[in-house]
Amino acid sequence: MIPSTPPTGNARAMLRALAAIACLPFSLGSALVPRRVAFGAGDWRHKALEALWTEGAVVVADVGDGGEEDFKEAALRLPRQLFAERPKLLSADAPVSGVHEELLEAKRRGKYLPGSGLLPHTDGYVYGDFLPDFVTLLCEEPSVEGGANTLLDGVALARTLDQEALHWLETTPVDLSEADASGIAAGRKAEGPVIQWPSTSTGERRLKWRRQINVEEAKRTRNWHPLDASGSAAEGVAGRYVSLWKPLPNATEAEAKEIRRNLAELDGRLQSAFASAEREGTFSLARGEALVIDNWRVLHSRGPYKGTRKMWRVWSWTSEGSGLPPGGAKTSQPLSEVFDAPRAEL
Ligand SMILES: O=C(O)CCC(=O)C(=O)O
Repeated sequence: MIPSTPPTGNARAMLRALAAIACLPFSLGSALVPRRVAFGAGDWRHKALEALWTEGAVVVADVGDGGEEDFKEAALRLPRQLFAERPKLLSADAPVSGVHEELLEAKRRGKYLPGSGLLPHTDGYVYGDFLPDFVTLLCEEPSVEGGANTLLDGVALARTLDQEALHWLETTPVDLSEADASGIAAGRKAEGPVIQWPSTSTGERRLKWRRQINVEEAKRTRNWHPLDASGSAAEGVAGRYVSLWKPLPNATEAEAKEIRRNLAELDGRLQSAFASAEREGTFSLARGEALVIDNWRVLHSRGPYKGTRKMWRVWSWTSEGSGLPPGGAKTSQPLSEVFDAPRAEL
């Protein structure tokens, strides 16, 4: 699905227009605009899973069309309906979380301003190595302006790396925990290479990587500023290190220096991929549309927005991941009190 030679100019516009008409995924470089599948129509589940597995994300349309409670329930039901066989849902009791509700608590903690955007990230790093392998985000109310999503495909991004860089990222263990005040919450410890390829239940290799955001740095971007906020333009993050990957404490000074340099280079690549994707590969969810993402493979982001925006989130752990986290799937949001303590207990 990823064009081997990135098209340019008019060809890009034409490709995007054709993709929209045919409801096909659209990808340029590592940016991915997922295909849409109508909930309940024909073999919708098969089509949605195929898209999810081969492309890394899918939008399921026509999910839930009632009052507030119906959307919350519909979000909870969707992973159960989608992951019925393979992948098989392991976390049927994972709760649903209102993204719009969490923002108030995040604001109170100085970690977020409702209406601001989010840089590309994976979800669930509070679980350490047991981050959920899929994320569902159901839109109940889109914002009047802004709030578009952008997806960056890790597989496509890995293909753009030279062999040496890829090998380094696949073999050098680093600290992957979100354990300090610069993240959104304190999570469980995790370490290993940034790019991993664990086996699924049938022995296929599947990309597993994660990107947590340094919130203090993210606040510098225009993303932090809601569209209706007055005030000066925000300082950009370009060239600054925004991820939370870091050297392990036992690295020598020389090793730590090399690790920081290589991680900064990857972070820079992500920033440029995101900048191109924001120009050419964003999409917006309508009421009743659910974005389902392979959270091991694809980073997701959201542009700043104006007014009310209601989204429901469910994290899912499936038979094709690393099993349920120790203690179970207790939360589908990063700010849960479950993870409030530094290096949260299991
Ligand atoms: O609001 C959105 O569209 C995305 C939210 C998000 O990125 C998240 O909850 O992790």
